[in-house]
Amino acid sequence: MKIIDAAVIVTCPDRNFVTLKLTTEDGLTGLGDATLNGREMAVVAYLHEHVVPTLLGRDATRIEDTWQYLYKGAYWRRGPVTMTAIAAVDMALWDLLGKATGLPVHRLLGGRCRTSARVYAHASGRDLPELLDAVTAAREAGYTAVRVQSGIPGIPSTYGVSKDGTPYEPADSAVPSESVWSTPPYLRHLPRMLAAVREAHGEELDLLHDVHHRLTPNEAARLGRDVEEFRLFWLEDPVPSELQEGYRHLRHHTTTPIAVGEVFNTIWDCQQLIGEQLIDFIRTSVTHAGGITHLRRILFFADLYAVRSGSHGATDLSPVAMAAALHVDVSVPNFGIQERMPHTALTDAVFPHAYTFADGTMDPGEQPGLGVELDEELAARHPYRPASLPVNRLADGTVHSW
Ligand code: KDG
Ligand code: MG
Repeated sequence: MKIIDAAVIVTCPDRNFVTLKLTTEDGLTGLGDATLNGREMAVVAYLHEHVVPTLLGRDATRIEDTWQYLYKGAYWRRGPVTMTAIAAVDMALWDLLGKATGLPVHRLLGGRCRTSARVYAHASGRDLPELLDAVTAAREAGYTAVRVQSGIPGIPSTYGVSKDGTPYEPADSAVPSESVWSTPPYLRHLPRMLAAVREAHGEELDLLHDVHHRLTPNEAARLGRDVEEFRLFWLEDPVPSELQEGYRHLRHHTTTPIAVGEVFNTIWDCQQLIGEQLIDFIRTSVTHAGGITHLRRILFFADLYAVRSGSHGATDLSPVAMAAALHVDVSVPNFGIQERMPHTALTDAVFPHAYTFADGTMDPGEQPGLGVELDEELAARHPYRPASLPVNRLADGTVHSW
């Protein structure tokens, strides 16, 4: 099953996506997501210049060898651009193998360990009443787990809060926009916010919250303690992920469960956090951590340490990634939960897919391969538009983690 063509398709059906499409000599096609939010064209260049020429003529069934070739063979290892490019190839190869064998990818991965994958919704509001309404809407839509984010009194704009009722999309301008951050009002606000959600929605709903890398280890330790009574499902990215030792301090001071990993690209980035049991959930995504092959390696390692999965599933991962994540979710032993931010109707039209949502869970379906197609004609009508993630500053101008 030789690869005879590798096309990189960039489209913007409401937001940018990069897709790798591999074609074999038998006319089969496989898709992989290569979207790196705000850095799309860097991955396109890496694929065009350094990956595509090595794929032509290669046996598409040699998935592990291709992964090793692109990773170890490259000398310059790791990093989001490289690992996203490798991920796209890997996803496309699994898709091809599924189509060639007539099997959905989850069956190639050992088959289902569960009937479907539980997902969590995003609920946000500029203030508490708006947030409480958003949580109600999520529950009415069937979700049993909700990520809650709200505006913070005293801070003009807050991460994770949509501006005008439209779905939240942080990549909002070609040159990065700037937002202002202040930690003390946030630390005062968060326990009040969670108290209000518990008061309105009771004890059973699973609540998650994303700190988005903004605290020092000691601030995070205090916050973890302050919110223990609200029994979070997880507190996400409390500390910048480079500072892995910081998580040891946090761990010693709170039993609030911790989720980390959406910015990690390899197993080596999370080896210490998992091996020392400093986190409860690993959030590496199929697109930014080297594809299905490498995500599974991370999750099997995590299983040894009772760390469960919580795959990143923001809208900047394409439907191809969502499908790939779901095939992994239903087939690994240590699945925790899957993030779901629904794509727009236009994105779904460009990427018709077999996966479905019902009763707070998603299912990858039983179509051969990943179960996602790409409508190239429609994609071509929505060309790339540069869009960057914001940059954060403190009130005095100091740059702060966004
Ligand atoms: O591109 C950045 C987004 O994917 C990120 O801000 C979303 O933190 C995020 C999440 O938890 O979905
Ligand atoms: Mg996050």
